[in-house]
Amino acid sequence: MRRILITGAAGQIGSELTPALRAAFGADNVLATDLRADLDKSCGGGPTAVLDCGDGQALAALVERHRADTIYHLAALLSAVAERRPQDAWRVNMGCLVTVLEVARQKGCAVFHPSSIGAFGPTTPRDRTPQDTIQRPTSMYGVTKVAGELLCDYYHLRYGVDVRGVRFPGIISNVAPPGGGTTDYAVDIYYQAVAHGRYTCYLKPGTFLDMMYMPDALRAAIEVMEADPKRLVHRNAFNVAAMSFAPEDIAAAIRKRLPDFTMDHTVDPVRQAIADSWPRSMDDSAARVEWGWKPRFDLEAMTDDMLRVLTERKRRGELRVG
Ligand code: AKB
Repeated sequence: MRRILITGAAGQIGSELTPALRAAFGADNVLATDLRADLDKSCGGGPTAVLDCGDGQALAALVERHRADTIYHLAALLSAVAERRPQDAWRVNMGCLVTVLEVARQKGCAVFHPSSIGAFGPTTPRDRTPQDTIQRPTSMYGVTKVAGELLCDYYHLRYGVDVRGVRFPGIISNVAPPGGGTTDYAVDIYYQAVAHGRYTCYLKPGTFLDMMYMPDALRAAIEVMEADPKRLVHRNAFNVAAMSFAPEDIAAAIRKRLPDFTMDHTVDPVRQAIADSWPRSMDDSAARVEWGWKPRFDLEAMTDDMLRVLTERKRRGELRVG
């Protein structure tokens, strides 16, 4: 049975991956860590610790105390925040990653590291973006994601650290808000539709991006770590895809279920420029062949589920909308 330490456990992915890993491996085998002290509330039962994962000594001590053999390293700044604070993005996204990889090397841990569609740039083929292709991103987030992918490959090749990962598309969920990404509109739109029946989108019509519903993202993170290493040609930074849509497509899917819903646009030039440099859809055949990746949710199934959950929350008076 794996003994897991998660960094960034209170974030968008962490707050749902923590319970999923606890369900799969046993609550006591999963130590949730984050900078935030209110972690106990956000990730259910099981051990927790406050941790700055850039502090190698503190991380190594927790790995030892918990007898962790696997680190899910989720702490990172997302693309829009990274563009506002590029120096912080380098410090957090790269500084913490190299610290985690060093501790993993010394303590013999496997590592999960999420990369992103942000690892691609304007010169990358934008449709059915291949697994192995041009990566010249123009955002600081993208720079840290490409450098992170390379660093993970290096730690595997040079030191044999079993570091694996996927390139996540925009992730949509109804638990924790994303906070600072370019794809966040696709989460916010559902909350605003249920709360107010309207939404102002910061991306232009026609801006297609790869997206994925959280349950699929959680499975991808767990399945790649459990994959048979003999079948892995790539190991790190697998493209994983589920659906590709533009703002008007998600609005139409919502309008099918909430006919009075309306959307307009006030474009944010920073996030629009980032979105315009990212793939419209990724080719995830390497993940499908090497470890059996297959998404379960498309736009229609995701919209049914998001609106069902958020409508029920609104009925109970528990819908919190920014
Ligand atoms: C972001 O928008 O920054 C993230 C991502 C696609 O990596 N959701």
